Amino acid sequence: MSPSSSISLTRFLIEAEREGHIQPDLRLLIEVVARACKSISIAVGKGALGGVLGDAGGAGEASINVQGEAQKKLDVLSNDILLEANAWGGHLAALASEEMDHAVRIPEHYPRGRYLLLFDPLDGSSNIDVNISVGTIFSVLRCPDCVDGPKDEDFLQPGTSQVAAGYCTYGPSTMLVLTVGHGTHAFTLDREIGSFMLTTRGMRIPEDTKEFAVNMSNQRHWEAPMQAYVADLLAGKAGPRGKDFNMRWVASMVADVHRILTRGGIFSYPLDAKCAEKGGKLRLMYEANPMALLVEQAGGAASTGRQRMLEVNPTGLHQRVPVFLGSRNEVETAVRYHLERD
Ligand code: AHM
Ligand code: MG
Repeated sequence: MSPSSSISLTRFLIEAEREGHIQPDLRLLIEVVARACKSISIAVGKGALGGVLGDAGGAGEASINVQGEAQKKLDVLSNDILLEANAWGGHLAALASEEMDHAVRIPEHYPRGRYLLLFDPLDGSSNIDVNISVGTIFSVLRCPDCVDGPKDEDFLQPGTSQVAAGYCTYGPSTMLVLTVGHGTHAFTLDREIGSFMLTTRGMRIPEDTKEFAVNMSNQRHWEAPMQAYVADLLAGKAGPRGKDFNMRWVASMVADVHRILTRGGIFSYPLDAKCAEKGGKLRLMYEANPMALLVEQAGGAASTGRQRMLEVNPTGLHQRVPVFLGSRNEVETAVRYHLERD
């Protein structure tokens, strides 16, 4: 065990508060989110025994979310767990989820706090039924004007405004990876005592890498700069990059990003002809921004291919963007391919 393994998430957050890195209500909000993630971890862990696999909706009638995607039972359950856990805590003004059309205000009969919470309740849910890692991604913003009750527009703040971001990965072990703007830290769920314990303080992404993550089946649909970038990766030692690259693709963003935070690499979901109309595949507010903050706080970089991710000015709650993130030098190389060919 690492020397830091006796530090629980609770202790870590209290110490962060004493050091002036977070306010008490943000600390309590993160504790609530972590508690909800523990419940989701239990539901995911039951698998077929819990009767939670498969599609949501009745027989022959798949339930479709605002993204136009078929929902899994666990997508709906995870969304409900996060909503229920956060509604009454008193730290939030409103919540928004990848699975819901609009932001949800905290009900009148509960005290209203000053933060906005965004989440993708179960990312990578196409992997649930085959027992591959999935995860929850979350982002916290301040509510700019809580007098009239928050609206969708109040969430449209650039990623630089996030006061906290994190994900929980439900894999061989359940891990919470968190930033409150002072480094990126990993906690592992000790299932016997039911607490997240600090297992890596200050994750660091190596600046260089020989590993990339992309859905290669979309290759023919990519833009020219992406075609050129990946062709040079595949050319290996004999090509312009002068080294052999390995490829990994879980198709759960949480798992792919977790690998990159642990040992480096570049993750990309570029623009392609199939998703060009929507602006990309992954969602800015629920996926790209929280991951970008975690990656930058670990010394990596995150971009749309043409702009720093955290500086994108959002225009819609469910806006999609192209994503490149991970080892700093590799992300900068991918961005160069785009800028030089525009
Ligand atoms: P989801 O939030 O509906 O699960 O979709 C996002 C997921 C990411 O986790 C992953 O990177 C990507 O979609 C996988 O897409 P593909 O089906 O192209 O492999
Ligand atoms: Mg997702």
